[in-house]
Amino acid sequence: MQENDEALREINEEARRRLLAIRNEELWRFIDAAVRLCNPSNVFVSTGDEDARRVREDALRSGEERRLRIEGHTIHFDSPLDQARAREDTAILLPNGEKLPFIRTKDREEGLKEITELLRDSMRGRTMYVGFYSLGPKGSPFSLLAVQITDSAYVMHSENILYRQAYDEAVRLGAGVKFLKFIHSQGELDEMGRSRNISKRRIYIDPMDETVYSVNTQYGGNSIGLKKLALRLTVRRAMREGWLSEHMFLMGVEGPGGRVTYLTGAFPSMSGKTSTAMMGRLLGDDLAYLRWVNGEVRAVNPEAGVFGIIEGINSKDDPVIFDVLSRPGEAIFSNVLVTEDGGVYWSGKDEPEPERGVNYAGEWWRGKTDDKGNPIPPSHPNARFTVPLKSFKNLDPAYDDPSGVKVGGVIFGSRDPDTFVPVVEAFDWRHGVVTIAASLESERTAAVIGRAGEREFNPMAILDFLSVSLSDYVSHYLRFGEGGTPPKIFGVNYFLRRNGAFLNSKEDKRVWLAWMERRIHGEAGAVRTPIGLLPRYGDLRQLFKSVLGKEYGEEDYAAQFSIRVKKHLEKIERIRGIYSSIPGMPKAFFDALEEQRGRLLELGGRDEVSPFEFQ
Ligand code: SPV
Ligand code: MN
Repeated sequence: MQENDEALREINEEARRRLLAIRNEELWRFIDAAVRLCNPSNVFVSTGDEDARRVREDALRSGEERRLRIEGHTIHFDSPLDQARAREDTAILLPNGEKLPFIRTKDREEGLKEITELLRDSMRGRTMYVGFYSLGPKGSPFSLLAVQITDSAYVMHSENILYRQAYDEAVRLGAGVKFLKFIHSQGELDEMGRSRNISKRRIYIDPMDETVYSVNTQYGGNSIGLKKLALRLTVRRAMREGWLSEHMFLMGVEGPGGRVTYLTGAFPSMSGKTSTAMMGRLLGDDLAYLRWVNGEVRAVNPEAGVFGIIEGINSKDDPVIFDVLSRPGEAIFSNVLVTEDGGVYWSGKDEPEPERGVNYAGEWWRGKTDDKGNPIPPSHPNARFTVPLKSFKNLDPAYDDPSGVKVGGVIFGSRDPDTFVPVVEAFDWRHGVVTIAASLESERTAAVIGRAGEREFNPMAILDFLSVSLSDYVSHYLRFGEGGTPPKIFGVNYFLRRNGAFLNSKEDKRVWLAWMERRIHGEAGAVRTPIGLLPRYGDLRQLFKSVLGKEYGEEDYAAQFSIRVKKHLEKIERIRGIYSSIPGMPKAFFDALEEQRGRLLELGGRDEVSPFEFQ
């Protein structure tokens, strides 16, 4: 663009200068169009840390955040109707009304028209913030650059905590960059500063133009473009380029002799993902990019912070997070209770429940009930904290390594009351992808709007964030495993119950992690069963002793690791039914399901078989 071009003409001089330093015309056009459409009174282009401080100040001044007692802590409230991801209001825009099975889509032209009208003049009287970020370590072959436009200082403040600011990278790489693009507006606000037109909340993902639009919402999962909105775009890039963009944590597990083994883990929201990542060396708790590099699979975390669920966090079960949330340092709390002394309280915090306070719904007091007489909890079950990775004592120094870390294993976790064993290793990549990852079912939680507890199909724990046909995605996964010797695949389930009671304690995950770590190095045996390789009782007894100092009885093992044959056969039927309705599924997929069914049938029609029968 020439300096005398029409584009960017309405932008103040300083913002204009900063944008012109990035020699990328597509970017200029995008920002120019956004300015004309949203009509802000001012444009602020953030170039780094100094500007990040101003954004935080703006969030406090505008009332989007308020200071709390502890230095660096702030509180943000979302509307009571805007407390979680809004599936119903989110869609992938596809041309000619194209549809994708199990994914909300919308005709692209129609969607763009609708969202354009919703964004028109939406920033009148407000500042438009423009931020540049690197998804992944700066200067890494894994990383992607993104630009976020928003009229919410809270959203930009969150992104400044959660992602690596990369204005400098954008300037350096200039014309060669294909930015992922995000526009967000809170829309009209009510007297408490919350998005008012929730019925007009829309989150539209346009893969063709790699742009995401979000309006009339503030909840981070709907508004923070670089998190789950970007995931819809990066899943597609990854498929085009032969890598994996996943809804996974990335952690290091310490093994014998000071060895560190890296694992990724895909879990549906609120199913133990963050708490697992905290049990070892932390690199990331939510997203991971995986690539083949010189014959091995390596991974990075595109994020630099944690947007985590706060409910239930206490000093005993989650000492690392609790420590971060109790110390001075940058932290945004959302939708928790603010106490009279400027502290915060959430359900499950190990402190006496306060008498009163203020939460997202206004004044709260102990015993407050809704119009049906049900008690209102002090904090929302999906209340969150936003903190930088750097605050965590267990952060692995490799988290910012541009070459990533070698992945030894990939875990898929489900919230399953009655079928899946606590931990299992797949026979091989294909078996794991088909019978564990693509077959994942889980109980719905408060992370999405809707009724919790129902069993939901959630392949790779990514269904909510998928923007391609499941048949293409699963085929891509199967092919990815052919790039060399792939990582081992494991399945875990922390939620197995009998007569309503959980069969495992929260800390048992430490033992499963230790077992997986040993398996990756060929140092633990396994029992071959129809559903995969189970731990041997003797190995678990030893690990329970050494890791947790606990006795692990044969009855525990028998109850937890029995093969629920009938339940597994029912599950295979459900999964086969689902995938049979999806065009283009590879034959290898159905073969692997059929083989598993055959192995289960060989057990002679029994409902359940003790793991000891296979030893
Ligand atoms: C999840 O729900 O999986 C999250 C938070 O990690 S959100 O950003 O809402 O998706
Ligand atoms: Mn998540």
